[in-house]
Parts: sequence; structure tokens; C-alpha cells
Amino acid sequence: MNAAVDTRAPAPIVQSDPFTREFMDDPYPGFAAMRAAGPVLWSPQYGCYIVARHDDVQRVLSEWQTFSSAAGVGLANFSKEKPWRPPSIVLEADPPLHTRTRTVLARTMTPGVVKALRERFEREAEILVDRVLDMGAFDGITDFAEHYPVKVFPDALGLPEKGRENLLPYGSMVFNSFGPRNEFTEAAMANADSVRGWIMANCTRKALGKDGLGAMIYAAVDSGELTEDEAGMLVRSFLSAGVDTTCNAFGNLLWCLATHPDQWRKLREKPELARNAFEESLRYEGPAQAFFRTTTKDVEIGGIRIAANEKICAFMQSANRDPQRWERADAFDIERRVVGHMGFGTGIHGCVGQPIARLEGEAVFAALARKAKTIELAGEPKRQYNNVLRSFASLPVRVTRA
Ligand code: 4IA
Repeated sequence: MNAAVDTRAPAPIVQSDPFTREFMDDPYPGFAAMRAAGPVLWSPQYGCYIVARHDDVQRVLSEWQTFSSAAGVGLANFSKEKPWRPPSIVLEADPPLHTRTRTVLARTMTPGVVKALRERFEREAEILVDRVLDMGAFDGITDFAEHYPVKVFPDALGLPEKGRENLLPYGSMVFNSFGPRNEFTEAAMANADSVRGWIMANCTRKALGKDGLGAMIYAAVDSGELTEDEAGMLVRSFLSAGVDTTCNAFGNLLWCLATHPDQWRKLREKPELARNAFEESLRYEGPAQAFFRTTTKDVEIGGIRIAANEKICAFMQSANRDPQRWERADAFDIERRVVGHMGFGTGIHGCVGQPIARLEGEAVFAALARKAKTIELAGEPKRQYNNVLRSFASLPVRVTRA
């Protein structure tokens, strides 16, 4: 027997619980402590590893052969416990399945498709901004951030109008379920059956319009790339991933602008900065905090050994504030060169909908920059607690017209 000493260090123990209100109220000191403690931490409470430094998060999200998505991208390990819904065939999948499904999704987000959507998205953005300017004082979440993505994206999909109020509750179920079973998951699952029922019923070919993104997915059935059931599952992916995320991003950017008057001034002077402002908000205050992977074999990160079939949580929002990667990491700067942020993830699972998310962000915040003169908080924001999504439940804002 080889008596060589194993010099690899054990992972330091994580000192905080990231799935609590206290942590979510201000996660940044907690992230800094995680980054300082080591390249990989161990959570005895959740039985998972955590990476929080930019380069390690990037590695875990990039090396899909070692860090698999097929056992789920939440804490639950699908090889050990039954998932709460049939797994996504794109998010919770590895190649070759992932390659086939992602190819179909990507075809619905090409520059040509985005170009065709732009006019409609810009028109709706003007309507949204005019309405809140007429209100003067409004809630940045319920009157603003939650309106637009729930309208324009389902319109583009060809989803019926009726029942769209199920979309955000479904998003809450999906994203809370990536975390541990706790009070947030329990609350999100309150109306699970009726919400899930509506979602599944509206993923079918006959529920969707004839010339939307949904129909493009079903066209891949006719060309032999997908089965009819798989097409429904990919429409479900749109509804899972494409609404709550953008709503939360809008609320977060609105908060950033209302609390950083110098950056708001810059944006007003140059509305063409809207696209980069949206991008910087995904770095500075991104909605998606973390996703998990499962090791497919023994692996080392920064000299720390991790066995096969272990869960690793990659804290994207910590990577987004890592001072080793970013100058003035904690400054919101809409002119920053922001490539490399983890707000859309990275690697083969990097957000497939990002061209549409960017179109939405650019349309809304460019319209706001052109039409509004001042924007400020009119009350205390209230946080929305979710295991994975960072956002506000309420954001009282006051605006004046330019
Ligand atoms: C799916 C990571 C997040 C944006 C996401 C959530 C659900 C799905 C995909 C992505 O159901 O496929």
C-alpha cells in the first residue's frame, strides 16, 4: 500500500447560511468572507461544496464534462432524490441531449428574430414608461418591472393572454426549488398544482399562436429534430426561465438608477448607454445568484479534493463582485467594460435567451432615459426573498418628465 501522505487540504467550512433572510438582506459581506476563506468551501448544513471566486465559478460553469447539470442545477441531487417536476431537457441535461435541444432554442433567438421583435418591444417600452411618468409616484416592481416582461415575451412566444398571472408564481416555484427546502420553497409551492397545470396546458402546439417563437419550436418536430413532448418541454423552459428573470433584472436596475444619481445623469445624457447599463446591473446586482453542478469524477479545485457525485454551488453573484476580477468591484458604473460577468452564467448553459433579455432591457431603459428627468426612491424598498433570485418585492419610486 502506498503510504504517501495526502497533502491536499480539506475544504474550509462555510460560516454563513446563504439561504436565509439575514444573508439575502446584504449578501456581499458574506460573499467576501466566502472568497477569503478558500477556493472551495464545504457546507455541513447542506452537504454541498461552494465556490465563490470569479475564476472558480467560471471553471465550474465551463467544464461541463466534470461538473454535470444532468443531476439538477439546484441542491437536490436527482441521482438521489426525485425532482419536483420532470427535469428540463436543456437546463438539467448534458450533451448530447443538451446540444440538440439548445440548438432548437438558439434558432428562435437569432439576430434576425431579435430584429423582427425590436419594433414591437420598443413600442411597448414607450407605453410602459409613459404610464409610470403619468403616475409620477409608482411601485417599481408591480407597476413597472413586472409588467413588461410578462407582456412582451409571452406575446413573442404566441402564448394566450388568459392566465398569464400564473407566470410569476411559476417562476417563483422554479427558482426557489433550486435551493434547499425551506420557508421560501414552502411558500412558493402554495398553489403549485393549479399553476403547474396552467403552464403545462399552455405549452402545447394548439395553445400557441401560429407565428411566434413557440411555433418555431414545434417546427422542429415537423423537421424531425424533436418529439412533440420535447417541444412542449422546451416551451416550458421559455416560461420557466424567460419571465421572472427579466422582471427581477428590471427592478434591480431601476433601484440602481434611483440610488446612483451620477449614473442616472450619465444615462440621461446618453440614452445609448442603456444597453451597457443593463449589462452592468446584471454584474452589480444580478438576479441569478447561484446554480449547482454535480461532479462526474474526483476533481481538485485550488488543491482541494472533491469526490465524484458531489454537489457544488457556484455563486455567480459573488463572482460578479470579486475584486480579483473587477476594478472597483462594488461600484455601479454604467460605462464599465462588463464582459466576463456571470449574470447570464457562462459555458454551454449560458443564458440562451440573452439576446431577447438585452433587447428588453435596452428598449425599456433607453425609453426611460429619454423621457424621464429625475428618478428617486420615494420610500423604503422591500426585498423579495427567493433561494436563487435576488430582487425586490416593492420599490417605491418617484419620477418627473424630461
Ligand atoms: C428550464 C437558470 C434559469 C434561468 C432557468 C430556469 C429554468 C430553465 C432554464 C433556465 O426550465 O429549462
